[in-house]
Amino acid sequence: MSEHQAAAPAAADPRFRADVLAGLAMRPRAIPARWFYDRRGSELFEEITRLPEYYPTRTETALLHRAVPEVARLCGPGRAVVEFGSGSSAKTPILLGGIAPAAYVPIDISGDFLRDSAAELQQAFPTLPVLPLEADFLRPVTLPGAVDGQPKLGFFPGSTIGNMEPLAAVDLLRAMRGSLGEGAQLLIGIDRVKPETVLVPAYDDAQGVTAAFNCNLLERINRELEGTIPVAHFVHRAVWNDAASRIEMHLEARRDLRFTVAGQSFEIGAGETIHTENSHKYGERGARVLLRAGGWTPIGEWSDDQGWFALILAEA
Ligand code: AVI
Repeated sequence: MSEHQAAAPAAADPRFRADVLAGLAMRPRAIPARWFYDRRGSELFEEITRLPEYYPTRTETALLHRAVPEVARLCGPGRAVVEFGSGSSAKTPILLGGIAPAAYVPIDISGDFLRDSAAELQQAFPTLPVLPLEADFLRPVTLPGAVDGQPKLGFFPGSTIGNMEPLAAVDLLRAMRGSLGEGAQLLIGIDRVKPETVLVPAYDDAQGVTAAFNCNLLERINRELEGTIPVAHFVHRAVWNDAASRIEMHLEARRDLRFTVAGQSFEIGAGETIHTENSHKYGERGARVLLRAGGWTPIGEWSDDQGWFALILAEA
């Protein structure tokens, strides 16, 4: 490419276009959080996980180190570990190294991340069959034939379940149960309710990384959907909604604004917001009820000394 030629914009996913146009037209305005994770958004999320204020990742990682011998005892050897998400984190090797699995199946909708992280895992565990599956795990999936007959251990760390409304979370847990089959177990990370003084900074850090992560959604819209959103006129907001037991992230317009996306015009008034994410937090009992509603019976539970995060092992 000559240096005068602009790079072609990435081909927009039609589902992204549809979600953004519908989300900007509805009231209150809301865009699903799944669209945060383009390459830049995924990099920013990795940065978030290392922030001093963002306690979930380091708390869950420490918990996993502590829990894995007992998880190994409760689930026995020879299970196929099925991870919902690409497994790019440091947590997967802790589990795989501790439980003598028969195979590892990471499932992710993004083929690129999936292949990269599967290749990394394969290097770390050269004799373990690693069978990446490109699929939307929000729906029941058909696992690779090579793991037929092996009992499954689902792995869903990071409290990603918290990004779903409780009803959708129950549907997902049921879909996982369907995908994993008879005799399956599930190891899931769930973030707990805690003081607002801890929760809000975790989603509104001093360095502004979470703000950049939130604003990247608008930049992605501009990049991929020919948007003219004046990103600098939006501010990141993280608020605790006690009634719904969740942190909400919003992008608030600082003044009256007009812009276009994919040829359509939109207006937003000063102080109005676009709701971009929910991160639900569960109490001890609430987490167990959620799992039971999703068809899973808890058989083991680990939490840190402050009770900030829980790892739960459940069986179908
Ligand atoms: C991926 N998910 C569990 C994160 C969370 O904590 O809800 C996403 C996130 N949003 C802002 N910070 C982190």
